[in-house]
Amino acid sequence: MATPLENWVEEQAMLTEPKRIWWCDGSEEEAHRIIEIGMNEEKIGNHPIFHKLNQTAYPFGYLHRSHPTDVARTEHLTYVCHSEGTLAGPNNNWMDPGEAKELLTGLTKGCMKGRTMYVLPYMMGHPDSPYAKACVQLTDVSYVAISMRIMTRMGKKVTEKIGKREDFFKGLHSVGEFDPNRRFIMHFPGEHFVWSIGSGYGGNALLGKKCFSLRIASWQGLKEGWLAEHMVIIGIEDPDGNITYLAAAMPSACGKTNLAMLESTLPGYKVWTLGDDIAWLNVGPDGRLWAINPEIGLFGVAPGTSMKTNPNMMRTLKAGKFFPVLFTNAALNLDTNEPWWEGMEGEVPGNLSDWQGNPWENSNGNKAAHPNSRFTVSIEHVSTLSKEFKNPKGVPISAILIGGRRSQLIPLVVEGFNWQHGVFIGASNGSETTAAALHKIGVLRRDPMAMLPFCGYNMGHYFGHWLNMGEKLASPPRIFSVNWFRMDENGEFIWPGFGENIRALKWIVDRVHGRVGARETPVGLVPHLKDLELDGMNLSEERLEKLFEIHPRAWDDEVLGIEKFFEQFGQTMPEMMWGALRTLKANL
Ligand code: GTP
Ligand code: SPV
Ligand code: MN
Repeated sequence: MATPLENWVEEQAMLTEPKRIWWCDGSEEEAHRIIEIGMNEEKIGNHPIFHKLNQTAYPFGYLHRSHPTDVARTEHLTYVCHSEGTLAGPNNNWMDPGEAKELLTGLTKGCMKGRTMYVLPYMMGHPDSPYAKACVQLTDVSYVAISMRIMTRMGKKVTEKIGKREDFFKGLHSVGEFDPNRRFIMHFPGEHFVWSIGSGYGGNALLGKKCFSLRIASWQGLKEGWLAEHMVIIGIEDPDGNITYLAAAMPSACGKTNLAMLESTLPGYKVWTLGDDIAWLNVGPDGRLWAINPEIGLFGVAPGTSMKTNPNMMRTLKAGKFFPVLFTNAALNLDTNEPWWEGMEGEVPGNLSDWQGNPWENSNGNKAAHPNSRFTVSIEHVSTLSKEFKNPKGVPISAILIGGRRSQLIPLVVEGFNWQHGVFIGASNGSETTAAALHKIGVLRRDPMAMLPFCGYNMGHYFGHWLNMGEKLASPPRIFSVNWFRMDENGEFIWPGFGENIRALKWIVDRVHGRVGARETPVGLVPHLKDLELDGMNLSEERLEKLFEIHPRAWDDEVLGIEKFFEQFGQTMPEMMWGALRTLKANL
């Protein structure tokens, strides 16, 4: 008798009408075969799905060029279809589930004609972890099949694990015609189901990532008492060999991957990588907050990545072995057949094709690589991978960092007075927008806990859930705000960032272990400048002070912005958040 999984796949095939169904086993050999198909049979416009790169410089490396209108997440086409709109909240687009299904059925009918339907069974989380979830995604493009193999624990074992169960997470994906007018990313939290059509890009198409591990999982976390967060997980080893684990939330393209791969400029300190984008946080039996990374790959922003900013990543990209390394919408050096992007060290190559495959002319600020061009690479290839990565229990978190891009106002590092105040800092987080989603770039928007586009339910309830989590923790982590992006009057970053961020992290670790004091300000606790380890850094006293400047009058606008943002949530906004805002106002 057919299993529920087989029945479900069969039903989707009746709807989408693929020419064949391919059950993926997740093997390396299979990845090679699928890549061959992507090079020889599947196309987007005139381009094959994969272009084989110089295999000496980039073993197992391939370039992918997406459809030109399909280069980032599309938040305005992303919906969370709860039974009631109020459950989705002002932070989500909402459609009635019945209506959404009718619409998508129309768009999906026969959409895989002439194509292969890849069946991808995958696990989010270590299979032995009590927190792991079994999932299945269907897709009709080799790029997504290969990306999912790099990003998730994909393979036959998951099919066996699902067996006759019905409670696996379902994702139906088709690139359709890549038509932005026929593109939707629809979530059905009540049914553990995501239905995505019309895009092959990142978070729109790799359904295990933002769709499942954040939007659907955050809703599950609300009901079951845990958190699904847009966070890095790292361990910081101090000169005594003690490792302190941190989680850090930052909006898209605001530095998570770089933080996860940080190479310390402080002697004796070392950062261990556990995750660069998503953390599932549970209260452990010991009353501490434990984190696992449900993914096993990194989908990172290429521009700005260089031997100077992120040498660890540059090496990782050249270490492809069991898993392919994909470059999406990077430029191509036609002389060497290597990928290239803005911000890579060395001279700009003379013979480049741009991200769409056209000859590149270096004029009018024309970028060769797309600003949201990315690489997809296995975390197994990262030389700083923590030995705890494979521990199904995860790691205990001592501090949570919340950051964003703020060219003004927000100090380099600030500690919340307590868990509740930390939640307020997170809830009022803002950031200047980037190319990771299609919208105007560089505009300040509120992005609480970096989850605005990813929280699968009303954020008023989300803040309440965070406050409740604090109650359940015997020793809640300390919460800090960080900002690597403050600028001077010439528009230059004051703080050098990247490897030097270890100096802010060291202060955070010192706070966690009670080694240093702090200075109280209206916005939180900031370092005594003498406690910052700045040796070997070229930063004048004046610029250092600028990084921590708090102008009460400049904060007035911020307070107004937060107030306006909070108001949208009406009755669902916990009173404690309003209380914290009133206290901030009074203290300023
Ligand atoms: P998503 O994958 O979209 O979630 O992004 P992310 O948060 O992982 O951001 P990532 O680390 O990829 O960095 C995005 C951009 O910010 C890149 O161009 C980096 O070079 C740049 N960046 C990262 N860290 C720093 C920093 O400390 N200082 C400065 N100035 N730029 C940084
Ligand atoms: C982000 O935008 O936060 C990303 C890239 O990590 S995507 O997978 O497209 O969501
Ligand atoms: Mn992200």
